[in-house]
Amino acid sequence: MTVNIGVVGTGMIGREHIRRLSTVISGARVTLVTDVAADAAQEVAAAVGAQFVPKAEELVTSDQVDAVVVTSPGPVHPEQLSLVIKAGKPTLCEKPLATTEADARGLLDAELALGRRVVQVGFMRRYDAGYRDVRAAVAGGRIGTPLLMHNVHRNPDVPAHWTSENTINDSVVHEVDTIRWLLGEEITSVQVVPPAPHPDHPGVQDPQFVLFRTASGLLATVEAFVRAAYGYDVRCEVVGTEGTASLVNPVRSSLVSATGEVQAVPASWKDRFEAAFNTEFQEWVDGVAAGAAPTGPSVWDGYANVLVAEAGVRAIATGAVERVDLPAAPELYR
Ligand code: NAD
Ligand code: ISE
Repeated sequence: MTVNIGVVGTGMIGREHIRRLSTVISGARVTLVTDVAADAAQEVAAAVGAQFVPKAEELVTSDQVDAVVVTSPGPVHPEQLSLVIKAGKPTLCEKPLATTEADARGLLDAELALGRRVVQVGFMRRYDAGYRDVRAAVAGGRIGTPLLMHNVHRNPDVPAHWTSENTINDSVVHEVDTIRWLLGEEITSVQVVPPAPHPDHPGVQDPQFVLFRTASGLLATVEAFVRAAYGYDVRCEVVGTEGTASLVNPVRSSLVSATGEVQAVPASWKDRFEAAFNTEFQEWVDGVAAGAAPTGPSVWDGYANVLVAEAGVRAIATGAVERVDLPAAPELYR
């Protein structure tokens, strides 16, 4: 079976995923696309033999669409995800699920009322081979009892309008998901400690040092640095009583000469996580084709991640340890 896919949002990552679905993933084709920027979206559609439709509602309810990919900006995800939940169509939505706790709660309630999982949220690090190895080592007891987790998340650069809050909501939210998934525990508090300000961007807290506590008291740290200049550098290490499990960044080649050894650093999340995105999409498409419920990050995960990110944004303002009061996960997501 070929899964017919409608894509909502044909901006930067929307185009990436349309390319992926059209040239890398088997068993899928993009049939409809929509975007408020109609002209550009029409070009994107024509390039892959898809059709443009002006409204998300038309796309979601079309019989030419078996499943939906949402790649619009976070604040419009709730409006569009309400449509897919109403239509009961399998959907892979880029992170974040929503940008406010109230919107995320509304989506959680809507999916609970439907009574089955429809939406998967695009936290693609769960599909990265390195992160999967670290998780398996921890779960398999190979580092003994986990005690703490260190993370580094460096971007080469961000747009001029970037704020300190963006660093939490757009970047650190990946670690929020990874910490919860990898340690298998919910986050109960967050604190943001600003190092010395970046000399060229004193108005933004960059880097930020973020400290999370989990339900059993584990500590997880994140150095988030969005103007690291030299490249895209993501690291993770879990320290246990009998060893440590670390992410080894994929190395494509290295150059050894009299002056030393040089290894290329990925330029962006696109190349660092290309393989993870491909696995994420292939597993999702295969599941849709088989009529199976999604197994990836759920609306519950999206909701929990928004709640933690909101506490992180409060922590930037207060400098204090902000509590996260997450209710128990509903049965559907356990
Ligand atoms: P973008 O601004 O490049 O693209 C968004 C597109 O959505 C634009 O073409 C815009 O016109 C369109 N759009 C806006 N409102 C719309 C609406 N109401 N209906 C239909 N289309 C609408 O943004 P982007 O960088 O592609 O990011 C999109 C999403 O992907 C964000 O949620 C972002 O957080 C996420 N993202 C994830 C990763 C990752 O590593 N997983 C990386 C980048 C972006
Ligand atoms: C971007 O939106 C992503 O999701 C990337 O994975 C992340 O590294 C970057 O910081 C975000 O801006």
